[in-house]
Formats: sequence, structure tokens, C-alpha cells
Amino acid sequence: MDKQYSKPEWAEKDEDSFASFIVPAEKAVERRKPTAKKSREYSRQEIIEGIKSNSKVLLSKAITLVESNAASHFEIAQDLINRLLPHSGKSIRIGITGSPGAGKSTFIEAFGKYLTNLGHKVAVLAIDPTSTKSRGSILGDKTRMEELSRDKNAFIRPSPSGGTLGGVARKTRETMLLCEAAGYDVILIETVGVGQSEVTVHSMVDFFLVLLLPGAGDELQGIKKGVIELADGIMINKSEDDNATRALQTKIAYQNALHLLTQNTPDVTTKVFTASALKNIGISDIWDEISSFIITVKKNGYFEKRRNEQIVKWFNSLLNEAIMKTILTDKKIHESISTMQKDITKHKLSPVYAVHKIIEQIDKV
Ligand SMILES: Nc1nc2c(ncn2[C@@H]2O[C@H](COP(=O)(O)OP(=O)(O)OP(=O)(O)O)[C@@H](O)[C@H]2O)c(=O)[nH]1
Ligand SMILES: [Mg+2]
Repeated sequence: MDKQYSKPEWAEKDEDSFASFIVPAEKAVERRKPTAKKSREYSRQEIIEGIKSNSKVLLSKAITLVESNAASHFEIAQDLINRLLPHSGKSIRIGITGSPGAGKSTFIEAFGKYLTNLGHKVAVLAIDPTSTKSRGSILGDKTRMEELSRDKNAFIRPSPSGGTLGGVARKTRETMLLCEAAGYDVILIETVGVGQSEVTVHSMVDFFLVLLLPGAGDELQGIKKGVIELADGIMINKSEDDNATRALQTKIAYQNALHLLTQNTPDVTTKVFTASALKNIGISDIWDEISSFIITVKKNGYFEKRRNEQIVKWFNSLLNEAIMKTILTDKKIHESISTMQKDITKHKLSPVYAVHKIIEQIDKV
């Protein structure tokens, strides 16, 4: 026994079984320090095997690497994704948008539970570029998704925080691939419906669901007209009890409005549903619609076409971004561009010839 630990004075001198000791203050602090339980390092192969055998711990580790901005993590994350890519893509990807308070999270809780009861494995992700807090908004939402977050067949991951919409979206896209490799066959992506985030989520899902409220007009609901055009399905939420009649009127109004829009998906007309996420009413109708939509688009080839277009478009935008970044980080080229911009405005140089000169300069780099 360390001499610094002594028995209380009132304890019997030769009482060996006495369980308590007096600990000097500085030692006590030392002892109270967390037992620095360093999380174990996993090899890439272990992470891959873990994800394939549905370890939520290793899936979360891989997602953390994807979300990291550290250059050393980038290489590992990309290696993991590339090796898991052949196991991805086999889910139904559903985007869910609606103005704040429309009931997206409440719906995801009800819908997610409905799906896990049917035997599906559900991953819930989010894109919230406004989220600056380190754990994103879904975590706060976990109270709204209380049962789903405890469901062993559900995986909930908050929105990656900070950064541009493009940056946040990249991380969510890659997280989606990892979840698919882990066997999640339905991916739900919630977005707050601010700025361009709906368009971004639409560009990565197979079915885009817009949540609205009974009664209120578009302006009141803060929904941009363009979002209705993107919808593959519309759900008028909170349609229970006293809201039922107004919800029905809203449904008819949107059905009429949709008739005037050109439908993007062959053999499918966008439907409007009334539902109550809180009271669990109409949830199965949404799933029936999504299932039949997926069957139709898989049959007519649109499913594959949409996914291919999405991935090529994403690749192109990443490439554009990377090229611009490379060009602009070259000091000489950056200076030439600035000089040329001035010369162009002074009509000393034509824009076409200026671009030609820049390309020549890039070729020499
Ligand atoms: N009456 C009624 N209330 C609902 C229904 N669905 C959601 N709510 C309530 O509406 C409020 C907002 O619900 P959320 O699920 O947090 O809405 P959200 O769209 O996720 O909100 P943000 O994430 O903040 O954009 C909560 O108080 C819910 O209980 C519904 O079907 N009926
Ligand atoms: Mg929410």
C-alpha cells in the first residue's frame, strides 16, 4: 500500500478489512482524472469489415473521417469509400423538406418506425448548412426521434456542421454511401428548406417529399414555387382533427396547381397526401406511394437515369471547383487574371482572347 494512503485515525490499527483510505488532495485529483480510455485505433480493413457487418461504432468512425477537414483523414476516408463503393447504392434515398416546424422530424420518427417494423433498416441524415454547433440540429431533434434513435435497425446522424452548402452536402453524400454499405436500405435526408438546400438534397435522392401545412398559402409556408416543381410527393402534415377539412382543401388546391406543371418523371403524376405525423395517420400511404414510384421508375429506366445524372453532375461540379481552386492558388495565374480583368474593362483586351492566354499559361504550369 502506498504510504500516502492512510486509514482514518479512528479505524482499528490492525484492521485489514477496512475498505476506506484517506487520500492526500493532490493524489485524489490525480486519481479522479478520467482514465484516459483512448479509443482504440482500427485498421482500414477492420473498419470495412465492421461496416459490412453493421457495427454502428465503426460506421460512425468512418463518417467522422469523412467529415474531418484534416488532410491525413481525407486519404483514409477516400480509400474506405472506394473500397465500399461496390456495396453501396442499394437503398431507396428519400429527401424530406418543409418549412421550419412543418413536422419533418416528427414525420421521420413515425415513418422510420413504420419502416423498421416492416423489416427495413433506416438511416437518417441531414443537411443543415446553418448548423454551426458541433453536433448539428438533429441531435436536438433526438427528442423528436426518441424511439427511432433507440431502434437497433435505425441509425441517426446529425448534419455535418459548418462550411458551405457544397461542403456539407459532400459529406452527407459520402455518409449515405457508407450507410448503404452497412446495409441501410432506406436513407432519409432531412433538410431545413433554406437557401439552396432543397435543390441540393433533390440532387441526391430518388424521391423528394415536401411537407406542407393545412390552409396556409405558399407565401405563408415559406415554400418557394420551385420546390413544388421538384416534389415527387407532397404531404399536408398536421391534418388531424379540426385541421381535416382545411387539409383537404389544401390538398385539392395543390393537386390543381400540380396539373399546370410539367411532370418530370415519366409515367408518374405527383400526388398530394394528407397525414398526421403526430397521430400516426396516413404514414403507410406515403410509403405505398414511394414504393410504387420506385417500381415504376425502375421499370421505365428513369431510376438509373436520374442516379447517373446526379453522380455525373456532382462529379462535374467537384471538378469545376477543384480546377478553379488550383488555378487561383497559382500566384502568377491569379495575377494575370486580375490584370486581364482590368484590361477587359478598359477595352484593351477581348474576353475570348484573355481566356485563350490564360489557358496557354496553365498549359505551361
Ligand atoms: N398537431 C400536430 N402537430 C405536429 C404534427 N407533426 C409535428 N407536429 C408538431 O410540430 C412541431 C414541430 O415539429 P418538428 O417535427 O420539430 O418540425 P420540423 O419540420 O422538423 O422543424 P425544424 O427541424 O425546426 O425545421 C412540434 O411541436 C411537433 O410536435 C402533426 O401531425 N400534428
Ligand atoms: Mg427537424
